[in-house]
Amino acid sequence: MTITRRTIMLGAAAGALATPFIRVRPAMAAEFSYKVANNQPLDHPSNVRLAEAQKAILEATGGRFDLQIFPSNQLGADTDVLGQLRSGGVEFFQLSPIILSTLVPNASINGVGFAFPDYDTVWKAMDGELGAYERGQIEGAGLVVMEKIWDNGFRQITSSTKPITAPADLEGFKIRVPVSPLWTSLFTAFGSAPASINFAEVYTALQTGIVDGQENPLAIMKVAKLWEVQKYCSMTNHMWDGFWMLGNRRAWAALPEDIQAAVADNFNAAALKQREDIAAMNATLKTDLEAQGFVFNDADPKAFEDKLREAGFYAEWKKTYGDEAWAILEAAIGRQLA
Ligand code: X2X
Repeated sequence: MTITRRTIMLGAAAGALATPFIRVRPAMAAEFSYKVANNQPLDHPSNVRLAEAQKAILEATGGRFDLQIFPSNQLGADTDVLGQLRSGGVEFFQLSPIILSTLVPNASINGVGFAFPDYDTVWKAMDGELGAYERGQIEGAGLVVMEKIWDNGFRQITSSTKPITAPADLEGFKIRVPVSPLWTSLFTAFGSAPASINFAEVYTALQTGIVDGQENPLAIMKVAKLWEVQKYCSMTNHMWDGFWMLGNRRAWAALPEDIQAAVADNFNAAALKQREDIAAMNATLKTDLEAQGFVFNDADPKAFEDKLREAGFYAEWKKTYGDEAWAILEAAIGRQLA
């Protein structure tokens, strides 16, 4: 091949694209250089804490393990990166258990509508039996998963057209949902028209009017600047979701035990700090987003839950997950859903 000025420039451009946002180069090339991907913007607490973990792991391993962080779907949309994780193209991936259910069906059980009343119940469940159950399912599917789940948050519904105050407002509503049968089922039960769209395309889908609404925790709406393309925000708290830190099994097995321990300890510690960051943000997010133009309204969760029950949502998902998994969920929340 003849090296021309153009091929050099192309090479340089490709190199620039592939450069992760943070890279502390050890003095010598690291023995292990692993990628971690996620869908969250750079200033989301997940990426702030991952950047700290990267430095801490580099230090703890004496420069042997270098983590490269790829935020904002730089390596592809979530469902594509899940494929890369399985093949080993990406070594670590932070993913919603509900989206992960496209590969591990029962991993989505924490997302059952209106199951969790508050964060205390969430962390007891996810650091307890429900989380252990999900991790068992994930490991059974051939992936590695770290012990502590990261917070995404309680999900709220936004719209460009009208406030969603009662279940009837969701009838015929064109809403983006992440790619997962549970999400599609939940909004179908409300009579909405859900469209499965990866997070990488959400802003554009809202901007171009492919959908009128979406649902996400307030922290995501803030860092992804969704107020620019949405007006009303209804505080439905209709599900809680998090991010499991997943790993490729072969890449994990290739690490010596002391490096595995440094990586796991720092990922788990980062998850706990990230939960605190989101809790702190939650105290002011509503005011912040109001200042950006969002119009908030409250919603009576019981009316929405009743509507789901009437539509057969809970009975259907109890059957899908099976009695064992369902009993773990109901024990975690201390009440019967179906
Ligand atoms: O895709 C979404 O909406 C997000 C960012 O909340 C998840 O990862 C599930």
